[in-house]
Amino acid sequence: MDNNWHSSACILCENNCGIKVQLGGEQGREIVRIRGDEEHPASAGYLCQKASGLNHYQNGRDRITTPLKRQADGSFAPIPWDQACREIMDRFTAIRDQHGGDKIFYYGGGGQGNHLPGAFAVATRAILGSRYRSNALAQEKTGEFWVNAQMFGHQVRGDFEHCDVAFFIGKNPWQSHGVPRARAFLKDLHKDPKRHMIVVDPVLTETAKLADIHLRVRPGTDAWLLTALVAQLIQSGNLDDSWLQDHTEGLEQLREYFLGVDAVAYAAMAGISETQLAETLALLKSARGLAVFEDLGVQMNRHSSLNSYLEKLLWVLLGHFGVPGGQNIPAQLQNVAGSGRVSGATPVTQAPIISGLVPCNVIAEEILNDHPDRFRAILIEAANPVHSLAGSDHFRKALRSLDLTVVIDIAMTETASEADYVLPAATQYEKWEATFFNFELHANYFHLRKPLFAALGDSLPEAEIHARLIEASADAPVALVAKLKQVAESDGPQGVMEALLGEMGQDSSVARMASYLLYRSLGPLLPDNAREAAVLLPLALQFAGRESESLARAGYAGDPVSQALALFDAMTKQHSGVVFARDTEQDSWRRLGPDRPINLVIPPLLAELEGLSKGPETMTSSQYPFVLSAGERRDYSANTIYRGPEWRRKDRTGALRINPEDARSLGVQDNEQLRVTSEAGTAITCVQISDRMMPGHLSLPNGFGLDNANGERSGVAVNELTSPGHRDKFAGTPFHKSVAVRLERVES
Ligand SMILES: Nc1nc2c(c(=O)[nH]1)N[C@H]1C(S)=C(S)[C@@H](COP(=O)(O)OP(=O)(O)OC[C@H]3O[C@@H](n4cnc5c(=O)[nH]c(N)nc54)[C@H](O)[C@@H]3O)O[C@H]1N2
Ligand SMILES: Nc1nc2c(c(=O)[nH]1)N[C@H]1C(S)=C(S)[C@@H](COP(=O)(O)OP(=O)(O)OC[C@H]3O[C@@H](n4cnc5c(=O)[nH]c(N)nc54)[C@H](O)[C@@H]3O)O[C@H]1N2
Ligand code: SF4
Ligand SMILES: [Mo]
Repeated sequence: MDNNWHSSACILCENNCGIKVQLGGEQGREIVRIRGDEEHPASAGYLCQKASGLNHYQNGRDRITTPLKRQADGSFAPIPWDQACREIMDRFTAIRDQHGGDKIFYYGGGGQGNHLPGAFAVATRAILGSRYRSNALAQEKTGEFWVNAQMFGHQVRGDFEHCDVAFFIGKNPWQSHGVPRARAFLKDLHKDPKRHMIVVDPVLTETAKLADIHLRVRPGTDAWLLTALVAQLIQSGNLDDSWLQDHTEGLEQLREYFLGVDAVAYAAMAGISETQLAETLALLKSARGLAVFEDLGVQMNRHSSLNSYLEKLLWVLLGHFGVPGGQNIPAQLQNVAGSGRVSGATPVTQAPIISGLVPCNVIAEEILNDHPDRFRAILIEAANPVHSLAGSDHFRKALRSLDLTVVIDIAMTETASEADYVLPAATQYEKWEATFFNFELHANYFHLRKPLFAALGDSLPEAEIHARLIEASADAPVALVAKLKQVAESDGPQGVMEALLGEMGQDSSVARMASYLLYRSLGPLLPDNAREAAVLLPLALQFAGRESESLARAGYAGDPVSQALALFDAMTKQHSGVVFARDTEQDSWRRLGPDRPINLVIPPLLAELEGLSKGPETMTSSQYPFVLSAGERRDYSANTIYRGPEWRRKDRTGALRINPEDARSLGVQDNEQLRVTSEAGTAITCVQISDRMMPGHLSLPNGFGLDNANGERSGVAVNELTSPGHRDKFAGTPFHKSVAVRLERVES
């Protein structure tokens, strides 16, 4: 490529904007310049300020380059790969044989930029008989998934590009994105007199400042506001009854729950006036296309599953499903959200498993007990749960009590440093990688990124790590690999898929090994040595089987098998991403099912709704008088993907934001320090006085407080302050956005 510019993507949030990078520096191993990739189907050249630091990820601190084994004295020693794989598999299989493979838990599998590790781990877990798993989705989105499954049978997505009213609830897209080109989008929306925005957030965020209506709800009381909106709407009596009759079921039953609600009183309990309630409803009713995005402000808060339900009732009652600018069901290459259904309960705490994921807030509890069915070993990959899950201390204790902890990461993280073995992964710019965050309706795209660098030291792509783990066990399907390899060499991708399907027909357990089998057989034959891409072939085939028409409109002609082969070929060769589905709103209706009405009634959530009449629960006490929003997205926060603070141009340690009145009563000035204490822990933080915050409300950013090699920390690790017991009663999602704390001056 000219001047050493290469195509890739930013890996810091779900948008995965296309980037062009110029490589240079020592041995060409640095990302020296970054610009937006104009050819990328969704981002079209857009980047936010965070992407310019990506070299801090690629060449970040704490990188590990060789397998590590914990020694008797607690330190780590480097060991060769074959020893690491053999010892790990010996210990895992011993646990499997003695206690059952279902005692081997799997956590992670991908983050904001990497979803392939999880696919390869399926094969390793099949060998081990590992049944239970989880990842970060089970601490934010499972409540919403569960609600969507019951209402639509699918996940839905707002069409912000075509909406005339955008509605953000507990979401600050100026900082967090989530809609393509978020800042440009918000600015355009703000300027356009025909389009409007409503924001529900206790904080005067950058997004709220651009809104037509900012509902500055009291922290943790969204359920009352949303109930008031739905009730007012139902009571106003001017719903489109014929649309609702045709497309929904349960309206009459639903009415019963809302007719008796005093909407004005409920809104008041959330801190919202009668006038604001009326203005909001008027704007919502006037919308031609109402696109809604609820996020962590409500999903990590009191009544989170109920909030998801109420939010969806609101726009369904207004008829915004399957219309331009409303909610739609996009085509899915791979469904990251899973089914949204409950598939049983966890072995010890009996928590519901939604979308196949154990609620993150119960994992430590599932381990720290003497129940015979407790988890006894864990494999953690591409995640930092000691830092990211509620109650870091508790989680650390749980890991220490296990018979075996193995972590696959690029860096020595807070989680890796608790492990028995740490396996070094190549970074996302040193291997083929991709995500399945593909949620656009009209032109949905997938982006397989080509490696920019060779893997550092002895680090390896996860595909290779899993292959080596499998091959270190006595159960590796050696003969089948050899057979498929021969087929791949003689008959190419189509031949190998046919052979694999034949094998699956005879032995259903082969399906779970598919990623590994394809990686070893077809992988080496792919152009540019794109071995990790072999796993995309069955996805392309399944997709073509389900969505042949969408694929045809995206330019892939022929029968489903030829379409799939052409798509697979394009995915591996087009390095700025490919459009794999072109749809209209009609496709949302088709996916919903022609005779399937939208279900309006979720009995357990309606029962919870009745409990709201008592008014919001008191969250604070004289001991803990403030409500802390623990984990805000800011200009320079990016989960824990960047480990060092050097990339931050401001707010290096992540200040505690506090209202001027509260600062005055505590006698604290900007940049001074305060001690923040919750029932779970305590931390020292510097202060930023800001009228963004309402009195009594505090915020600390997400992703700070990482430890460097000397054990020094920059900023507060928020989950030292959170407790796993504070969680939603249905989905088990945490209440991170309303943690009761007290503040004390630090005497220097
Ligand atoms: N800059 C940056 N961007 C990111 C990330 C990052 O770390 N940094 N992480 C990515 C990830 S993993 C995710 S999941 C998304 C999350 O994206 P968001 O959900 O948008 O992020 P947050 O800032 O955590 O929370 C959103 C808002 O909830 C508000 N809030 C707090 N309490 C309440 C309440 O009681 N009610 C309401 N209605 N709102 C409340 C906060 O004030 C905040 O403005 O961001 C992604 N993008
Ligand atoms: N209190 C509080 N806690 C929160 C939140 C909050 O708002 N408040 N937000 C939560 C949310 S929404 C999320 S999504 C989670 C995120 O938390 P996690 O899912 O734990 O993930 P990340 O912080 O994104 O860290 C990803 C890990 O992957 C590693 N990594 C990066 N690239 C690779 C790779 O190619 N291979 C491998 N194997 N590893 C790699 C990084 O070094 C890092 O350890 O945090 C959550 N925690
Ligand atoms: S919006 Fe910003 S952080 Fe997210 S992918 Fe794009 S450039 Fe990266
Ligand atoms: Mo997230």
